[in-house]
Amino acid sequence: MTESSYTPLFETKRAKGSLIYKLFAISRFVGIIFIWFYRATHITENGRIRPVWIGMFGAEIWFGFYWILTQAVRWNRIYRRTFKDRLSQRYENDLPGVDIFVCTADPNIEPPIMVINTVLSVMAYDYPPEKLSVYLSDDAGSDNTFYALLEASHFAKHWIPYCKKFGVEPRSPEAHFRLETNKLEPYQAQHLASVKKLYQDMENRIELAKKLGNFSKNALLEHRGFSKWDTFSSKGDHDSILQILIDGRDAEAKDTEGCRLPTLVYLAREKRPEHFHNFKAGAMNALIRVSSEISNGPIILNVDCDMYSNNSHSIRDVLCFFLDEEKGHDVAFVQFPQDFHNITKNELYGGSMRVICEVELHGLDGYGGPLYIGTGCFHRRDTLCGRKFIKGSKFQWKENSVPKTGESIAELEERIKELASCTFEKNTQWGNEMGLKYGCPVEDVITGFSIQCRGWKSIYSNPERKGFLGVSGTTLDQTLVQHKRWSEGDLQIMLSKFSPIWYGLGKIDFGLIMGYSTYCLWSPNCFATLYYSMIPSICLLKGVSLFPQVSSLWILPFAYMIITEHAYSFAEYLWSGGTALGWWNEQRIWLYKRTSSYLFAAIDTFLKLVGYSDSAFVISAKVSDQDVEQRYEQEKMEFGVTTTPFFAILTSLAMLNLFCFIGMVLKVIRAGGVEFDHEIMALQIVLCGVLVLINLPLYNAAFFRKDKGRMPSSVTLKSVFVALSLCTCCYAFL
Ligand SMILES: *[C@@H]1O[C@H](CO)[C@@H](O)[C@H](O)[C@H]1NC(C)=O
Ligand SMILES: CC(=O)N[C@H]1CO[C@H](CO)[C@@H](O)[C@@H]1O
Repeated sequence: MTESSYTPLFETKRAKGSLIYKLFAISRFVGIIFIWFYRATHITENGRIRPVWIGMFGAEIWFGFYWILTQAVRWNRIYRRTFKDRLSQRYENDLPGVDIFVCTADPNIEPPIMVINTVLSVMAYDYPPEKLSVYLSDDAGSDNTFYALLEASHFAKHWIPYCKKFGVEPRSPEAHFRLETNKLEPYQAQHLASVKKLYQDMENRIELAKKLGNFSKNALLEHRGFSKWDTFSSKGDHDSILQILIDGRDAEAKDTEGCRLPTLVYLAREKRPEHFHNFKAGAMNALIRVSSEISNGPIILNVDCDMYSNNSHSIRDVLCFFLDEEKGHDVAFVQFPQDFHNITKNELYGGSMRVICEVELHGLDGYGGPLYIGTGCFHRRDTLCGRKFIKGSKFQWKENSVPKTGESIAELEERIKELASCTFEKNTQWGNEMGLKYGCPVEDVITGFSIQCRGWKSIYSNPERKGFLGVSGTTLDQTLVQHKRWSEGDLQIMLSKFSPIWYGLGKIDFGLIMGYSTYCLWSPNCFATLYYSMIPSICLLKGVSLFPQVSSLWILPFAYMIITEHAYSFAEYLWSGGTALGWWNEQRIWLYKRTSSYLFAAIDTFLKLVGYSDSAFVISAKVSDQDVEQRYEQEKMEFGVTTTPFFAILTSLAMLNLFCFIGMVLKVIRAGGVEFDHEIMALQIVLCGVLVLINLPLYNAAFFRKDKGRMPSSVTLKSVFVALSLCTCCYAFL
């Protein structure tokens, strides 16, 4: 192709209104400076430093600094659009192979039927089947999951042709059956009925096998695969189990319409108690090696087992980025947002992470690309395996195919099983320079970061119709636990040798370093937030003023910052597609995350630094009975777990603010309004009042609710006691 005829496969646009945003941000920066200046100049009273003010100053310095960091994810937002028709015109016959990795780890939390729905949705991608391979990594080594996958490999022969014939979307059977189907044409309705029947029969067999704990004679006879469980002793102690269920290279592998099928592989890597398994990163690395001997697709898609594909064209979208002749050479991975199909309208737990997906990741894209968030991400195989970026070099997409050896499938399986053994990685660069990195709870983020530090870019692909939909946490506890894990992992990155600051400096854009830092510094936010949500209220009770009085000009920067902060975040939230009540819920969860998840994350990180391996913190199991599900759908907060330390903190804090507020009101009434100076207390009254308002669902759960999701009374009692003692102590000594 000549230079002049080049038409790009994708286009990039800057966000609209970015000049207005920049002016606005500058005005807020000026506001911050004023507040800092006010604190610095008013910190003494009668020549003595006011100790409570030092904390306020510290908190405000932190908030200001953190706000500056968050500008990196807003300043330079960009949006992408792809041209899939051009891709087909130019490359339809030379499309690269794509290997899809689905990871599952526990058949109880991640039911096999959900896993195979995800698998079926990606097997049915609109893509040449002989170039598509799907690998399931089962870290539990569960024969139930294997059996479900075996069933899915049969069902796929009916499902895929059905999807293609009628252009069905989305292609997860369960999601498809959930849709309204009464407007279908009779011809499709008939097909749907028969495919649905097959699905339900399959589901019943899988359920039954799980219940009985054994498999039908047919399945056992038909598939030699089950014999590999003969030596299985436990989830953490077994041989590698590798099974190629559909061999896409085999011309015999055909669906009911006579079309080829994608390759389908089951892998449970070897586990031994004496070898550490490195969680998902270890599973991914085993898959990278095993797949390199089977299909060796130059593109790897990694999805969690609960995230089905909602768009059968996603692979083509992504190839527009990778194959673009001018701008595709430095792209290492393309990340989709993490979206969910079971979000309620007003997102009680802020589960959709709306603003992160619709705003912030676009901002990172403007500085070199989003983080790798561990699911919904397409990688180039070579960059994932450690390749460095060299300017000017062009990648040959076609040279990767695996030579045909003439082995039988059993021989092939036997030969490459070794690649998934515990000892294979000894004395290699796996987990370090190659594959996903080990030793960090958020291995995905650090892996993406180190790829970017080798000179590569990533791209954020967020088309209107979402590419992948997963399941979001449905209780408060799950949400807080998840955020504890994330914020803790991110903080560990910050303190590790791969800190965005010292490792990234000079290797990636400074804006991207700031962007990474906003996430890596989630957890330290807890201190300033805790201070701000306790001390002003206690001082209110005592009558100590911490903010300028209403008639002073100094009130202006405070008022400006408070009003713009909330007006802006409200507008941003609505713009991202949320509801007004959703925003209010988001504010509450913001407070809860900061005062509990982030606090525990910071404490645990500190304990690890000084040598304690782990705090006594226990992660509670995922509860998901019908009651809980129903309350989730009614958007009632779920507090009915006694084992978590989170709620004690949240409740104590809420009670503290309630008591301070009531105490203040009583004082005003008693004094008949004479002694109490509203002028100098105005901001504290507002702050404490808002904290009480935002906690209303919590008071409700503690004092009024009767259902099982209410606050356990032991937690309420303890918290009331703690809050009262805190109030009394502080009142006496402050
Ligand atoms: C998922 O796909 C369907 C159609 O395929 C579409 O109507 C729906 O809006 C998509 N969901 C999301 C959240 O984008
Ligand atoms: C509100 C909502 O859509 N809830 C769904 C979340 O996902 C689970 C599991 O798929 C469903 O059972 C819920 O109905």
